Amino acid sequence: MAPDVLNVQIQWYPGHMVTAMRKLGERLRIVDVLIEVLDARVPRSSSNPALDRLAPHKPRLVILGREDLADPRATREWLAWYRRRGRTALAVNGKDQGSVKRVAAALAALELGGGTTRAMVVGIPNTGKSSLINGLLRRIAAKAADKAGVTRSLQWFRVGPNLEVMDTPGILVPKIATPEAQWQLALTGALPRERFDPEEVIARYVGWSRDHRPRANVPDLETYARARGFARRGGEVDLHNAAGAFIKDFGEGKFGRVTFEAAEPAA
Ligand SMILES: Nc1nc2c(ncn2[C@@H]2O[C@H](COP(=O)(O)OP(=O)(O)OP(=O)(O)O)[C@@H](O)[C@H]2O)c(=O)[nH]1
Ligand SMILES: [Mg+2]
Repeated sequence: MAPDVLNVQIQWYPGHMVTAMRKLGERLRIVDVLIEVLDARVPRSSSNPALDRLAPHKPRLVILGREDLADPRATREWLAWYRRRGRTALAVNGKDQGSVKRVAAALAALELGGGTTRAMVVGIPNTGKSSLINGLLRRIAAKAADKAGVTRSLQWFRVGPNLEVMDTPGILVPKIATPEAQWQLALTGALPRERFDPEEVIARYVGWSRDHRPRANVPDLETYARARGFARRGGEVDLHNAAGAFIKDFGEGKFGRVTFEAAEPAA
């Protein structure tokens, strides 16, 4: 059984996030709408309540990003959950042009008034904010990579005559509330690899899978390591390198589509 608490707390709130949050607050005034990019696998822990405090009345389009990696049924339930709260939400695969196109359409449907719409793309690190902007632009303009903390500054991009979007750095909450949210955010890529112990995060994920998705047959790290040729001479396995490969495989959906957090059912 996995322990109830992680051996080491997983937190990441470096100075650049403090600065980015301040700048984001300063620019909000000139922004018409927020595009909040969440991770569809962890919609709750990938949201940042600071946004509600900073911009409670700003129109908002919620994007459940990486929908290609999430459980489709859970995603439908999350979309309904947002709809019940009067919020426009859309599940998007940022790597798919057809999927990204729907974002522009959803923005137009918000009817924010005439003239140029200024949209600010916000979210925790590595959810696909810059990729989404590149998809809207249909070219690579914003730097994007499979690593948390790539975007470091606020930058405007003109998408068309009537739309400008601002890319912003990923910002986490100062303190990730629960051990579950900590390992799930680490596993889904919101924290840089050096900020957590991958073996511990994998152990938590394997335990969770046994309890919640037994048929997915997610191997434990040792089994995975042996099957994938991480055995060293003398029968020892190289768990350290295996853990890196395991997390990469998870990020590519090799263990199946999964959503860790369920939307509360309709009352
Ligand atoms: N599978 C999948 N991968 C995605 C999706 N959207 C983006 N990615 C990948 O996720 C990685 C991170 O994308 P970015 O666009 O750099 O994320 P970001 O939110 O701008 O990250 P920061 O600037 O670090 O906050 C890249 O490798 C993208 O190719 C998606 O919908 N599905
Ligand atoms: Mg970025």
